[in-house]
Amino acid sequence: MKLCVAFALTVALACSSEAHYIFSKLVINGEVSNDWQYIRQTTRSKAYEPTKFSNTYDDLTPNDSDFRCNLDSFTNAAKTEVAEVAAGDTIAMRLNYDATVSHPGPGQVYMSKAPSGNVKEYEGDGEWFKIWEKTLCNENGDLYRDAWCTYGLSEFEFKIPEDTPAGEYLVRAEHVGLHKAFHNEAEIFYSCAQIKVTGSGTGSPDITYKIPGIYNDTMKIFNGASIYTESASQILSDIKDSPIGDDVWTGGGTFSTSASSTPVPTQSATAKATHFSQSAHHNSSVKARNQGARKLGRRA
Ligand SMILES: [Cu+2]
Repeated sequence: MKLCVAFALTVALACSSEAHYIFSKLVINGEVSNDWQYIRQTTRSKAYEPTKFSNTYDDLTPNDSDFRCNLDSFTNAAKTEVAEVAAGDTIAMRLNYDATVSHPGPGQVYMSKAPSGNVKEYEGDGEWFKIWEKTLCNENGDLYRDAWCTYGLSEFEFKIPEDTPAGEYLVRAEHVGLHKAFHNEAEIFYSCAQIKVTGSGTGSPDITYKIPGIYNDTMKIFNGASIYTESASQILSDIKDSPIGDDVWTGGGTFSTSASSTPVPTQSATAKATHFSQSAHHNSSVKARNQGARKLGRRA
């Protein structure tokens, strides 16, 4: 696999598509599945190419409904198996061809429950919530490489929250390459596994999103952020201004103990609510207030 040659901004053009990647395997209890056994396979001829807002492959952008689980992957939903996972278990989604994440940027995992109970019939047009998030692990590191927690990983390993209600879900792993975000070509790599969660969880995610709608190219992290000219803290601030910066759901209901005991600052809650109305579907003002409260708590 070729590496991108680092010549300042021209690095973007020097990036070989051979360095690209897509999640194709599920790892459960240490056992690695076959490619596309539990993950919906896209019909793209070059499955591993990213989705971008501009200069696209296959005309697919994050504004399209196929940004949920990749181009035409729903046509393979019926033949994709459903993996049984107990709530609280740790599983992983692994890249095809033993690839590793070779672009700089954050990694996320989102879930969405099939309303009918049958994930093979579910297009992902319902509510999504985030259960895993990795941004910068080494702020003094190279923002083009190992400053990022996900750099060099071959899989994203994450826990299905213990409070997750039983049922069938799509699980969407995503990596965002930021090396070309400065000119609206952030590269987004993603696909969806089909799982059946078992257990007696009764939690309710605080923040939910619609896909498409979760991201747009007025968010600087996708369009305008530069890992070549910005500091690590600036990049983190750009991330926080998008859903990638939102807290993950680790369990619980709409009000956790710490959130309800924290005074809610009106201004912060309003700002956050505005952010949601622009970028993503949001369930209720109560949840927006909760988000504002948790943000305050994190700062303290
Ligand atoms: Cu690339």
